[in-house]
Order: sequence, then structure tokens, then C-alpha cells
Amino acid sequence: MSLNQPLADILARMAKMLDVLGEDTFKVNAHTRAARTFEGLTDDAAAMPREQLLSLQGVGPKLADKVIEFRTTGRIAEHDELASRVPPGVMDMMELPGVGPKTARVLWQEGSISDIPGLERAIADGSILSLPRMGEKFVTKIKESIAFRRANSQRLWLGRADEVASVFIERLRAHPAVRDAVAAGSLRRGRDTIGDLDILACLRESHLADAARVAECFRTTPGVASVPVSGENRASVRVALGHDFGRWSRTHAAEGDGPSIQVDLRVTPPATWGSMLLYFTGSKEHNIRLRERAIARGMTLSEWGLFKDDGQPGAPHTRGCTPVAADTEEAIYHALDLPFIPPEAREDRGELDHLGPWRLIELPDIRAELHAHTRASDGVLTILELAQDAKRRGFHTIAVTDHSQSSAQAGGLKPDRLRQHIADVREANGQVSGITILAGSEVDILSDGSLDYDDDLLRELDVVVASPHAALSQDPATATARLLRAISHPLVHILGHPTGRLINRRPGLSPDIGALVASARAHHVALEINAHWMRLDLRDTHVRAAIDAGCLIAIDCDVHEPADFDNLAFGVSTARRGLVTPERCINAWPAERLHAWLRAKGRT
Ligand code: DGT
Ligand code: CA
Ligand code: CA
Ligand code: ZN
Repeated sequence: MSLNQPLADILARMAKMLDVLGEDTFKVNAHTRAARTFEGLTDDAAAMPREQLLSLQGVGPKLADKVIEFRTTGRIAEHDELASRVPPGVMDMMELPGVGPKTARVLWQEGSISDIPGLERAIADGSILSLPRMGEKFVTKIKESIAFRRANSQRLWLGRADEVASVFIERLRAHPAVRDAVAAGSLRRGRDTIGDLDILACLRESHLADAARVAECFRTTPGVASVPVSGENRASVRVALGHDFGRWSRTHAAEGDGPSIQVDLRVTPPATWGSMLLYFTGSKEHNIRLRERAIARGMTLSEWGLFKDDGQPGAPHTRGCTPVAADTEEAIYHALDLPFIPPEAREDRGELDHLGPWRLIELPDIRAELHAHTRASDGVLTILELAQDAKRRGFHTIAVTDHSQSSAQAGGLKPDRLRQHIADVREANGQVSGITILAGSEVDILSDGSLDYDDDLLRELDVVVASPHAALSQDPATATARLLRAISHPLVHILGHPTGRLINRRPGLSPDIGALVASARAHHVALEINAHWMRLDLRDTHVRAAIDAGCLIAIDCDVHEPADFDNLAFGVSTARRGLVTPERCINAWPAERLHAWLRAKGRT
């Protein structure tokens, strides 16, 4: 890993910070020039003796020292000092085309605007026009920049973000001063995409003085490309991601023009673990509801705890007040007369008024996989290998559902091959004990809503998963009619990935979800949550609509290779966001109940 790009990044950021702070132009330019030098260098600055560094364009003794400091310690103290003086939001504003350091300085110093939301507010109420150098034309340009940024800011897939988070969490958990480390923020809530990662580390009671060392351990995780924020009990780092699938390659850690993700850390003592966790898990809207509830009960809630409102000026935690609750989330909810609300439900979608029970579906509840491919179509496993994998995961049932004939690109089976495949599945089922292998098919829903095999063949199957694969840009009315026709087919058990969306890739169909869930309930069709992190289809809000309408849900991994089973957790968190209980999820039913439900189809 070459040091050049990280070095160029940190120096360029220092130049920006110096500039926005109004420091000497000469110093600003020196950093900008050095950044450019390292950016364009072919030899690795990590391996250069001091003399060679000094021979580089724009690198004097002071800058050479900073390079050496960076390559030995992974940081530059002066950078950290500057970063503590410039709010991160001000740095964000400078990312907007049209907002240079001079403009940002005016906004920040004279307009007290320190982030993009603040800038939007000042534009909305017109107050920005009273600042020097800010005219109508400038404001129009900034509005456009903000809108474009919003439209093009790619949030990272849940599955990819989770991989990145795990690396940091494992590293922190191994630190002697750390009692526990967990993901907070949108990852803990199981959102389908992640803006940035928020990680919380709890110190051991015996190591309360070690927060800075824990933050240091975090910052120095291999693969960190840059460290925009670093402090006593917090840090933010960025890791660069590959262009293709956003996979984090830790050997190509430099933050270039490609996608990257920020990882925020907060370190807390055990006394405030619960309140910190609650605060940083969010959502922000849920937190606001909780704070309102606290106030209504004569209390105040912050990341420092839930306190009695004693009417004194100043934040209670700074005055040595003892909190009503702070060490666990449970205690805080309890003191607010609430049951513990699962993180996935904290979205201000009525959860404070939800009477429960809050026994949402959990990963170990899932005992069956009902959507899996073998080598017969586009999977990599044989029937027996698939069954062994499923059995190892504690499942009582695995359904083999290879593609149907219209999915030619995925090796879809012609009717004769499907008949042979059904026979093969039955034979395999006779060879294994401890798991039931069902013969199924993932049958294409053709563009008019008809199915890809005739009914006589479908009747031979134990499980029919009907999925749309082609014609995914149909208009909503056509898509609705198409899916309703498939749902009302008497032999369909499960509607697979109902919209066909691929997150960050294609929107998929936009059917009338209300009509879909009503029909699915009436026809006893389970709606699938496809657990692959690029699909998560149904999405959370659709799941919630399905649950509210009384539908059944299937959570399936759409297995093509063994690792796909690992995506189940993402399907489960999506289900939890839609308030799915084990009772409503057919994969959580005991074998007898599931098999009886499957058999009942087509007989009524
Ligand atoms: P993301 O990163 O866009 O996927 O979504 P979050 O929910 O992870 O948002 P993030 O990273 O900005 O903040 C993490 C949590 O910290 C958020 O869920 C709630 C809390 N938080 C952040 N800013 C505020 C705020 O201004 N007010 C309140 N009440 N909570 C905040
Ligand atoms: Ca976040
Ligand atoms: Ca964050
Ligand atoms: Zn499939």
C-alpha cells in the first residue's frame, strides 16, 4: 500500500482547514503544493529517506517532518489540532462546488452556518443574502449543488457496510480496555443502505482513563484511508471501497475518487453506555419523540442520560447530577414507561404507541430455506451439498427452486428437465436424514402475469416461488395487474422478490402495494423478503404494509452459493423493521405446520 495518496489527502485537507481558518496564504499554498506533489508521485513516499523527500517539489524541512510523522504514527498532530477547530460540517460545505474556503469562512464566521443543513436553512429563510459576497446568483448555484449532491450521494449496501463494521468491532473488542463494542446508527437499525457507520465502544470499569487509547486503536485499523476527526473519546475515519461492488479491499486503502465510507467512533464509560447507545442508534426522529416524552414527564434526555428536570441552568451531566437512568437502554425506556423498543423499529413510525408484543422475528427462529438454486440452473451446489449446508445451519427444510425455462440466461429448466430434476430431488431426499428436501421451482412471472410452466407440471412441485425477472420497467398499473394475476394463481405459494429492485442499480417495479398485500392475504400467498443485500425486496415499508394487512412473509436467501446463507441476517432485520413476528413468517414454523401449509395449496 503506497502512502502517497493518504498523504496527499491529509495535506490537502490541512490546506483547506488552514484556509478556512484564515491562516497565512503562504502556509496554505505550501500544503496544497505538497499534496499535489505526493498525488503525482510514482515512488512511494513511505520508503524515502529524508534527503529524498527534501528534493521533491514543494517539500521543505517542515513538510518533510510531517511526512515522517505521518508514516511513523499514522497521523499528523497539526492536522488533528486543526480538525478540532474546524467543525466537520464546515468541511462538508467546502465539498459543494461553488463553496471554496473563502466563502465557507464567511458563512461560518459571519453567518454562524456550520453545516449543509444550516446552509439550506439560511437559503430558505433568505438570511444568507445579508452576508457579504452572497448574491441571488450564488444562492441558485449552491441550491443546485446541494440537490445534485443529495441525488448522487450513494449510500452503501447493508451487506457491504456490515463487513466494514465487523472489522472495526472485532478489533475494538480485542482491546484490553474495551468491555464491548457494537454498531449503532442505521446499521443497528438494519436499514437497507448505510450513510456512514457509527460504532460505540464501552470501556471496562477498570480502564476508564483509556478512552484515547481505544480511539487510537480504532484510527490505526489497517485499511483506514484518512482520519478526518480525532479526539479524546471519539474519532472518524474513512475507508475506501472498490468501484465494482463497494467491497472494501484493505490492500487498496487509499481514498481516491471512488466510493468511500466514513466510520464514526464514540468511546463511553459503562455509566453512560445505555444513553449513548440510545442516542447514537437513532433514528434522530425516534430520539426526538423520546425527548418529548421525557419532557412531558418532567425529565430531560440526552446522550448523557435521563435526568430529572430541576429547573437549574446548564446541562445536568455537567453539574454532577445523578441520572434517573443512563447505563442501559432498557432502564431508560422503562423510566419513560415504555417497553424496550427493538432498534429496527426506531423510525418514528408509531412505535411509541405500539402495544406490542415486541417479540419480533430473530435469526435463530428461521428453520427453513424456501428459495435455493443448484447446478441444475445457475447455482454452484448439487442438491445434496445444498441440503448438507442447510442442515448444518439447523434448518428442517430446504426447497430446491431452480429457474424456469424463460430465464434462459440463468439456465432455466425446460419442462422435461424439471421433471427429471424433481425425480433427482426426491431421490436425494431419500438419502439424507434430519432435513426435508422439497422439490420446487422459481417460476418466472411473465410480463402478462402468467406463469412459465403449465399447471399440470406446477402441481407436481412441493413449492412454487413465482418471481418477476424480466420486464421490470413496466408502468405501475401494468405491474400491479401482472403481480395480482400471479398471486391469484391457485398453485403459487410465495411471491419471490416482488418488485425486482436492485439497490443502487435499478428501481424495479412500483406496484400498488396495498392491492398486492390485500390479495396475498386473500389467496394465502406469502410475500418474500429476499435476503440478499442488493435486493432486500420486499423492502421494510412494504413488509410493514403486509404485516398490517395480515399477510404471511417468507424470508429467503435465494441461495446460489454457500455464502448466500449468511445474508439471512439482512432479511431478518428487514423483517423486523416491518414488525414481522415468528408467527407470521413461514420459515419460522415447525416442519409439520410448514409442510401442511404447502400441501394445502391447490386443493381448496
Ligand atoms: P445514516 O448514517 O445516514 O445511514 O443514518 P444514521 O441514522 O446512522 O445517522 P447518523 O450517522 O447521522 O447519526 C447516527 C445517530 O446519531 C442518529 O441515528 C441519531 C443520532 N443523531 C445524530 N445527529 C443527531 C441530531 O442532530 N439529533 C439527534 N437527536 N440525534 C442525532
Ligand atoms: Ca450512520
Ligand atoms: Ca455518523
Ligand atoms: Zn432465485
